[in-house]
Amino acid sequence: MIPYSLLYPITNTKRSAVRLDGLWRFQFDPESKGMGEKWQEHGLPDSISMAVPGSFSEVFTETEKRDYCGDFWYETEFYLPSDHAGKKQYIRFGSVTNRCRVYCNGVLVAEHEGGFLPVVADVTDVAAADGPNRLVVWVNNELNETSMPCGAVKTTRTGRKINAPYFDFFNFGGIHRSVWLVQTNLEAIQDYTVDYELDGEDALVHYQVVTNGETTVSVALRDAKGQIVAQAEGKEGTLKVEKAHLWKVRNAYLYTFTATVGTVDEYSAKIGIRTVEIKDNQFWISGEKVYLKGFGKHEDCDMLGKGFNYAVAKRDYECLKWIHANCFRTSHYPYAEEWYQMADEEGFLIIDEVPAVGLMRSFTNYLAAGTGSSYTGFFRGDHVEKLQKHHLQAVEEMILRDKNHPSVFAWSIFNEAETTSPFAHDYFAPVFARARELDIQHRPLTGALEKSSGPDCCQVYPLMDFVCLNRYYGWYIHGGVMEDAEAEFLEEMDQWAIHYPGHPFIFTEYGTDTLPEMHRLPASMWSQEYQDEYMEMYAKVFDRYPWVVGELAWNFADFQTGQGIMRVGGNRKGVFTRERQPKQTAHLLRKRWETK
Ligand code: CKU
Repeated sequence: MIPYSLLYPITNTKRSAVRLDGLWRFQFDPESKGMGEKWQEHGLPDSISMAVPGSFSEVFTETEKRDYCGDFWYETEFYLPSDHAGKKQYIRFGSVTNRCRVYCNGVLVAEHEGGFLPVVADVTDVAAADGPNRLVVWVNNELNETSMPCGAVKTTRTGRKINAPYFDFFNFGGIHRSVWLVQTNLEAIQDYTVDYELDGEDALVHYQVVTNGETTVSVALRDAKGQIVAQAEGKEGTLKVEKAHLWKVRNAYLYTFTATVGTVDEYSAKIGIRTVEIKDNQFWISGEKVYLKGFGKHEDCDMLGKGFNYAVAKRDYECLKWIHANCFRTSHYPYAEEWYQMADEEGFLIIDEVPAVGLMRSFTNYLAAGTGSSYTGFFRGDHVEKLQKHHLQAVEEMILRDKNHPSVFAWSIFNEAETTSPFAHDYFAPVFARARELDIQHRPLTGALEKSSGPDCCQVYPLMDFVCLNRYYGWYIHGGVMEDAEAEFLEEMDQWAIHYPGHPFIFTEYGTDTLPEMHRLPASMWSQEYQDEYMEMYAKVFDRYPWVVGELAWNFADFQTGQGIMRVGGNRKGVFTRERQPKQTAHLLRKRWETK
């Protein structure tokens, strides 16, 4: 299991958390000589400054720097708080993409594979009381077939390495989320878990608190006004909440859960009492039937790349509310934790996805997958064992990090993997099993299936509690010929009804690249009018099948991808532009979703 606490950093009288964000020193290392020259000890010899959090690619004006692939380094320094003696100190990165090693005063303190989940380094024994302490981070952004997500590295004729992702978003690298200096007492809370049971009007909140000591734990639950509504003693137990306010979709109610360990530690977090059920082919949240409306999103913005920014997130939630959405999928990786905190507050549902994307050998996977023409034997070969190890690790870290968010109601174990061979089933069965075992709330599991993963040949959907479909009839298939698109779409839907009855289905991708400046009468591909016609056709199909219980359009906003003849300044399937302004179809969806 994961050897460190993934608790989100907070400050109170027992623990402190200070953000180390700002301008750090930065240097590319194309020849990978930094380690040999001991940059980790002596610092970066020829650095420039770089924004943290942020993606380096989005700020440079030179091709080689934007597309840089290989090793790169960050450096900063920090001081311990004045009351540091006899306490523990950690450096916590929300994420470093795609892998890193962290050095404090020259000593390796953490190593992490994967670019979308936290990296925590215990620096207690290496950070000096009088400072400054040198923090150096080696980062590498090379993709391969054992990394999550998957891809390859190519070399140009001049010997320059470039990433060749098997997925359709720019492989932004860097320190993308806040970096914190966390201080706790030696004995401290490491983790907590909550689970809910409704008992008439009352609720039972079952809890577990993990500490690294023996001191008695007491817990309290406060309502939104700050009044204590339940209390208990012990590392495990149940809090009974009378006349509980339930967390409901777009009508959130949050309690504050506080665990106290004698005089040594205290940790508070917002929780929402809610249940998740699949019953009669439908989703029920806190006993109410919910139809999912929203998007697949990306962490992506002009200038920031994948760097988290509160104002961007705030704007996105305002747009989501305006359009009457209630849900999004964290396609194709777990997002910064602040996204989930905001969803908890606003009552949005999240399908939390691990970075298992590109599990199919193709540089234009969207084409291969969109048309259903792919089979590459991906789940056979020497890479599979290591890939699965990274996959399991990502599932464990994601569930540990996100399990207590009321907004997270389902886990997505992959996006568009090559699921048609028996090898895929053997690969995925243990990953699904591990996720089931880890989540004490037993949230439903899913994966997003592309066109090749049809009802007659996909080997993996029997592992899922509900099925997510990514479909592009009218774009990659029968683009511009809407009646054929619709006919073939209906044929597939009728097959699903036969093959997997009794399970809810949702659409996690459907959309058309659309240029905001392009209008065409009659509608033609890439125009605003075509996006409208396509959305109308999909709505008609969804409404025919009562077991289709959600529509998450692709994508919330235009986003950056690699270059290619199919991508005009990135993927333009956004319902909003990359600047978060509505395209015409946003108004159409808004009207539909207001009453849906
Ligand atoms: C999207 C079936 C196509 C795969 N899907 C994955 C997603 O990441 C892409 O951006 C297609 C697209 O717009 O092509």
